[in-house]
Amino acid sequence: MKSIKQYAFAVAALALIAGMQSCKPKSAGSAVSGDAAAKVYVAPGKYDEFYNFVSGGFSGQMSVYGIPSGRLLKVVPIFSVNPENGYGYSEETKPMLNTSHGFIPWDDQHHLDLSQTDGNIDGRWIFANANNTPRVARVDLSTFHTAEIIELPNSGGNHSSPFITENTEYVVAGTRFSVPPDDKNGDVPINTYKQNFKGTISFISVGKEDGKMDIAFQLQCPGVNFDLSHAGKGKSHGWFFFSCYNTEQANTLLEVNASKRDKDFIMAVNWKKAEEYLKAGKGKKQAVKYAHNVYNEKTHTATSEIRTEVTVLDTKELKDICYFIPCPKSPHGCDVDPTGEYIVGSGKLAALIPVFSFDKIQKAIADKAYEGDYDGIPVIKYEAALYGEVKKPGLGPLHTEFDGKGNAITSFFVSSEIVKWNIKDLKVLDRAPTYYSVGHLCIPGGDTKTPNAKYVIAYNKITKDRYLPTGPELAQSAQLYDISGDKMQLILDFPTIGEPHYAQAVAASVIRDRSVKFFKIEDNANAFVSKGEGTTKVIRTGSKVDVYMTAIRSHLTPDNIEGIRMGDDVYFHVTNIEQDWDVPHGFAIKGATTGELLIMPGETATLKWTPDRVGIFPFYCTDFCSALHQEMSGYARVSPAGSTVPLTFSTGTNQPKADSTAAGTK
Ligand code: K7E
Ligand code: CUA
Repeated sequence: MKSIKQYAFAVAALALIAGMQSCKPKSAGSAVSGDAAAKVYVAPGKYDEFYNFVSGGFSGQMSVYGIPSGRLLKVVPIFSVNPENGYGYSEETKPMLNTSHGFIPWDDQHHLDLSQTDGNIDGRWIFANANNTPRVARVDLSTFHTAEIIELPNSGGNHSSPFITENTEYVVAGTRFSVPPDDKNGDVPINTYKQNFKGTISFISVGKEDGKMDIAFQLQCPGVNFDLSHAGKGKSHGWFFFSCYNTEQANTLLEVNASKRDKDFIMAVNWKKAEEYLKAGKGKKQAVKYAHNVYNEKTHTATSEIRTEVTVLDTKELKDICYFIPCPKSPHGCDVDPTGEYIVGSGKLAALIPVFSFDKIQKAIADKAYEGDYDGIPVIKYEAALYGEVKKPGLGPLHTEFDGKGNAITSFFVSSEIVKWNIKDLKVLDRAPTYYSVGHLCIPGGDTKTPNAKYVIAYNKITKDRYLPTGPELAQSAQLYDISGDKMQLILDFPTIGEPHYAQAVAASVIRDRSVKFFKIEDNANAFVSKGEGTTKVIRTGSKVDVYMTAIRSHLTPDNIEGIRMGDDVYFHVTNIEQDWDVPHGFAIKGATTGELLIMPGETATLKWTPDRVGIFPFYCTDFCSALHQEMSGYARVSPAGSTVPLTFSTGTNQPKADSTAAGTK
């Protein structure tokens, strides 16, 4: 009977959610108070106070905004090609998007986590997940370049990722979809989920100085869906917490079949213990295949390597690594407060928010206060781990951030609001509508030991009538609230790229002064660099033509190239020899099926072009770099296969002479 009741509840809850998906808060037209404009106004020429790094969702990129102005500062390509600056199109960056499946031009990017030292943001790197083809990226915040991407074996849907430990010892990634391990025969009936599917969590070590990532070990866990996670901090450093849903282990119609149980789990992981087992040689080497791609700022070139082994710890055999804690109901966000004592599980279908106590979890483990086990992993009694519940907070809790003053702010997707509550007494303090259907929240430093409780930013799923209509597809919306007072106050709407999920923000001073202004030309170790116009050249090797080209205001050297033949592959290796901040040059040639190049001062980038017809092909600089930018151009001549037109190149000297060239065109 109980299960029927539960089922009925699930269906009712789902109907409620389905019916309320675009629910409009009663006060949708609510006015923004008079001083809002002054609060978000950043005068021309003045800097914003915070950097806001925002995940791009289905755009695959990360965007960077200034807060409080909401001004878009940059789009950093990570997992999707970006023809705008040649990422994924230039020969140097193509390897960044290599995987064990080959080159992949797109992914779905949900979560970002800034590197930390002692639980505080250190401004060095930001990590990003790829949800679809499981990968984790590291972006270097001195260049705002994607510096490294590592693929994750034994995973499917890298959603519970990337989350870092308080000294960036590890970047941790849990699989959303459980799947058969990569070294097993995966050709099994889908309905053998319970027997054959496993959930894997990857611990990626991060080099202390250089940030280099490596899969230190993986934990093999029961087959469930890992949704989100956060590391313990302070007293709970050494532990990691994951929200788990589909503990029903359903493989079809998850909206019903994975919503049956009254409680799913938060999984607590003692990763220090896992490290001990690893040291003691308890890990098993497993044959797998995954790509590891690194961008080198000296050569301005990425390399990709396929790796073939990973070490796996079986959490069923190695008893005291994992513990399940019951959590109502299909938990999504899993957030740890600044002290590390409180772990908040946000059940999407729950009518309350449970807050778990780290101390109580430790005591429950010591006392073996278990209600049984789940697939060999002990399940701690709910009450034994629970600190308390926030009653009637709202509908559809998703994510929680902390203000560092003892309060939490939770987003509610269904009731379209953010709600502030006190962690100690679990009382609701304030609520403010969002427009509409809020997902993630961001308080600067909101998942660190020292949040900066000036603002909270809501990232909404639905925009509806907030902006001028732009056809069926509208920009997603971010909303900025001032939380410095008792009442949360909406002060700004700003549109975002792609679909934002998690975002992080940090005081501008932490990032600003690290920023590289240009690359030193003498340090350029690209294999095809031209360090000055005197070293430019065009070299034929069989059907490969390498053009060593320079760009400086306002010409390309060489700018006349003849002797290219049908069947050739032409590589334009363009070095920007400027040594000044903010003077990029671009390069594009008619008919190229790639993108453009956007080359920063001191950098070399390469565009591959395979001419498809005989003729004259203009090329030009695409970035308006000077008053004579329109003059920054040239021509390539393509002759038929077997033509005897000699390979020549020049700038300003007309080589070969006008008469002799005519022969080749007869
Ligand atoms: Cu809530 Cu993919 Cu973090 Cu979106 S997830 S909202
Ligand atoms: Cu260089 Cu325009």
